Amino acid sequence: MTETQRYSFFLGCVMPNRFPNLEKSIRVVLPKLGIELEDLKGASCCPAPGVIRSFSEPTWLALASRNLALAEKAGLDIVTGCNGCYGTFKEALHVVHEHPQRLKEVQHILGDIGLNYEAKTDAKHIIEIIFEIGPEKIKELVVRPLTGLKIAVHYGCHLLKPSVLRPWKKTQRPTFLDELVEATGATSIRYKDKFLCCGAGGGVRGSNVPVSIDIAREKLDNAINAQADAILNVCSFCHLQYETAQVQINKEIGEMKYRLPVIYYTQLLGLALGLEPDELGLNKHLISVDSVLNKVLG
Ligand code: 9S8
Ligand code: 9S8
Ligand code: COM
Repeated sequence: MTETQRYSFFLGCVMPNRFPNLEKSIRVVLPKLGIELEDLKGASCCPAPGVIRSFSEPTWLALASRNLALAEKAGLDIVTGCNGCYGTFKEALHVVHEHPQRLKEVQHILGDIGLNYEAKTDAKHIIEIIFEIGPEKIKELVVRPLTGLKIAVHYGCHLLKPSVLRPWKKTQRPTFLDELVEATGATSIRYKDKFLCCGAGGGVRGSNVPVSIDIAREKLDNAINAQADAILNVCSFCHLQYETAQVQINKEIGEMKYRLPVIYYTQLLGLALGLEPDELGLNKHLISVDSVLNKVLG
């Protein structure tokens, strides 16, 4: 690989508390790509863009800036594996870059707790740094091609929107994540409403569970109807939604109808790089991924 890159790793709330298996997969896979992660000590909730910002935008901005200031102090850019956290940091940086007065206000608040903040840190998603390495380079590193595996890719909202504040090519039909999936040898399949929300974000899951689950069920049905072996995500909250919604629906209907494996990108990539399922936390899913492992490992 080329030279080592170093980032401040921001976990967010959902990954360390609910899905440490996803965190594990990031921690074992990124070093294989020449990316070193340093824990962001003292970090808090990002705070969640769709929820906290709706209640108090200034509180959201101050807290987000505090996390960014901690990374700035460590001299590193921040990287996260959650779309929501990614959205918060990208948008909080934008606010203070565009409005010097807001930066001053935040600096004043952070000054009270002894933190200096210049808003010089950049914020990235793990998918962004993996895509910078490039699908071609990833292909070269694959030792266990996932040939024949059909993947329904779910991008999630905050990874893509608002598109003016995101680094991706401006299009309604992005392909960067599909390219990264196909670099593992798997196939990214077409399915209905691929770019629809999972139904969790923006406070929907927190405030109206039946509606939230209804949206998830529709996405899951679409993936299942397209013969997907698994639904893939890059956001701890989308992951939570797809796994827990299936458990909840099965309970509600009294049968194990929904069993679509839900896989996080670094778990898929790790398999292709030859890592063992246990190292990637694939033995810790709410919905078993054995069908995928049987296909891949034979
Ligand atoms: S932190 Fe607190 S709730 Fe969450 S995981 Fe992602 S968004 Fe940021
Ligand atoms: S989709 Fe709509 S808001 Fe979101 S990014 Fe993650 S959770 Fe699922
Ligand atoms: C979704 C985050 S990833 S939020 O619920 O919209 O804040």
